[in-house]
Amino acid sequence: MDVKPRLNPTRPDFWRSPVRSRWFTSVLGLALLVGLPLLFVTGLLSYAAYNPGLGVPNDRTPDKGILGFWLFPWPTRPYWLYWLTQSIHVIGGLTLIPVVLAKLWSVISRLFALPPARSVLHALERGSLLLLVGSTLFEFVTGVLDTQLWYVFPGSFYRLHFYGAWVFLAALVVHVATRFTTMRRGLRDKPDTTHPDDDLASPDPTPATITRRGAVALVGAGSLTLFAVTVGQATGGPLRRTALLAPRGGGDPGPAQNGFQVNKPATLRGITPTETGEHWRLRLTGPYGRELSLSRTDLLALPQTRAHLPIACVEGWSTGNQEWSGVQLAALARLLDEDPTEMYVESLQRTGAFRAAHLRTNQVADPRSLLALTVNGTALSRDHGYPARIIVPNNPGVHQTKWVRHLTLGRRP
Ligand SMILES: Nc1nc2c(c(=O)[nH]1)N[C@H]1C(S)=C(S)[C@@H](COP(=O)(O)O)O[C@H]1N2
Ligand SMILES: [Mo]
Repeated sequence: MDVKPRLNPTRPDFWRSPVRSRWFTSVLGLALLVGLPLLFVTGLLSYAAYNPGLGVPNDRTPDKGILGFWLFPWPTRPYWLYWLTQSIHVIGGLTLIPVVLAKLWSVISRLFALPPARSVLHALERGSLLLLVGSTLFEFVTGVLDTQLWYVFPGSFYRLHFYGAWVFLAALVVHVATRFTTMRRGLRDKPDTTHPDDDLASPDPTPATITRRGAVALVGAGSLTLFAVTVGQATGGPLRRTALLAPRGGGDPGPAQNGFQVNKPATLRGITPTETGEHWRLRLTGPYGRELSLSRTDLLALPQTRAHLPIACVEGWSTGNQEWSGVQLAALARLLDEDPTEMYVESLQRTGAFRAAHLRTNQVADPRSLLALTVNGTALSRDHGYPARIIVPNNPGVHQTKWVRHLTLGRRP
């Protein structure tokens, strides 16, 4: 059967945009060569911030094996480190979307090129490209779904995104090793003349409606726009209103002292007014079965400490600094005659992912680590964790447990 040449995508002359060229692909490739490793590294840092070494429930990928070789104890200072790395990860990721799409578009003819493989080496190289494209799309799609709060994953987001990242890294290393010199050659090409050995350029281009530089500028403008309408979710404060595309940006999160973003309100988590009411008690358990039961009044009678700290969520948004006050976690340990040690925190919440977490010794020992009772000079609202919540500097939001019911010194019993 005779296929009309122009309708056959395996033929180079099917692809006719005059924008495609080695220069165009190389410029986008260079941007991704800087940007994607930054996303990978900040992703690993975000993962370390969970202190998975403390075991379940902190460890979200218990079967990671040697892929956890890089883990290290997550520090409590600077208090804004997690805020910074996670903002770079999420907002940087959103900003790179137009570049990734343009880069894939610029090399799409390669996907259809025949024969599928000229040699074993060529077959391996094409296979690694499929892994690279597949894992890149996978990481971007799962990341965007998670930060937009569409939890539609078959299994844990953390696992999928974590393993996907390692597949991506392996494929990226192969890709850079095989294409780096081509990219450098491409960057030296003149943007608007097509080099004779440029096999990304169309052999039969349509007349240009935009220059290649113009096309790069268009992609850059798309990236800047995405950055501009999402960065406000990370800064918090008045800029938050400019974060039109962020689920925790935009509108007003509520009035007065408790007027900053809420993740998972009390009713959504099944917290009832009865259990947070006057009969609420904090259970504090130490070694050898020692135990204390403290009412909110008892806790307010202990020395109160203030700390200006943000909540920084894995989804890339932050509340900005708030003024929390409450009892130091270290002071609670000392009530049981113990030095600061690891602590297992449990919420009133009965189901759902983040109702419990381990804190590391350095977190419990930090003088700014609190069982917070008030924020900005007033009692916590129910949605912000009344009667008491955890606030630890440089701790990912998911471990700033709300509606605390039980603190156990040491690991999960
Ligand atoms: N018990 C409990 N605590 C929780 C959560 C939760 O779902 N349940 N969400 C966590 C997450 S993901 C974040 S980002 C912070 C948000 O705190 P905020 O709602 O006061 O801003 O609370 C954390 N504490
Ligand atoms: Mo979060």
